Amino acid sequence: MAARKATRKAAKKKASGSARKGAARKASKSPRVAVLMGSKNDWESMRAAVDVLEGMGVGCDVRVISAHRTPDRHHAFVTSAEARGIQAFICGAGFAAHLAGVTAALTPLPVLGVPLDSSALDGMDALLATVQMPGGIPVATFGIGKAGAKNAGLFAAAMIAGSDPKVRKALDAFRKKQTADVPERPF
Ligand code: AIR
Repeated sequence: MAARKATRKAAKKKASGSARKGAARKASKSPRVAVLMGSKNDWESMRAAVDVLEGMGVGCDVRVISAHRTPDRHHAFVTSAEARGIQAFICGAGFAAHLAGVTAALTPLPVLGVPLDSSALDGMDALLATVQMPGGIPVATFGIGKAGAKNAGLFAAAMIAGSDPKVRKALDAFRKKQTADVPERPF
């Protein structure tokens, strides 16, 4: 009985801990980039974009929003985002990935699409769905998976760096460290 109570207490603590973590990210002061993903299962890849941006002082509004499963949430979030200070969207989804395309249809803000490798086709389906936009509604499409998410974060930072010297400085420091971290030899 006491052991069960302790387990329940530990589970509750864990749950409130992760909720707090989520809240901390959501509460990111004046978020400038919205990072959307079609499923919470996409987070492991998409966190690469958020880590890069938040590491450079660019707040993110991170949401699970599916063009297919939560169309009303999607519409409401995207159409109100610009008024809340959002300057760009990063959208990651797998399978028939319509998230970036439909987001781009709903806003004139730049949309960066990240195809995710969650399906049996290893992301080729999501890549084609994201990149093959009809003329008139652009989505800047990145590579499949985590590297694509990281690059989307870096690209969004580069866009913001044009008008924010602090972000420009952080981006320069990132590049400098990245170069310094490459060893001369592989052994
Ligand atoms: N997805 C969710 N709604 C629309 C799409 N395309 C994608 C998610 C995820 C995949 O479907 O982006 O990569 C599988 O989602 P789940 O929740 O079944 O793991």
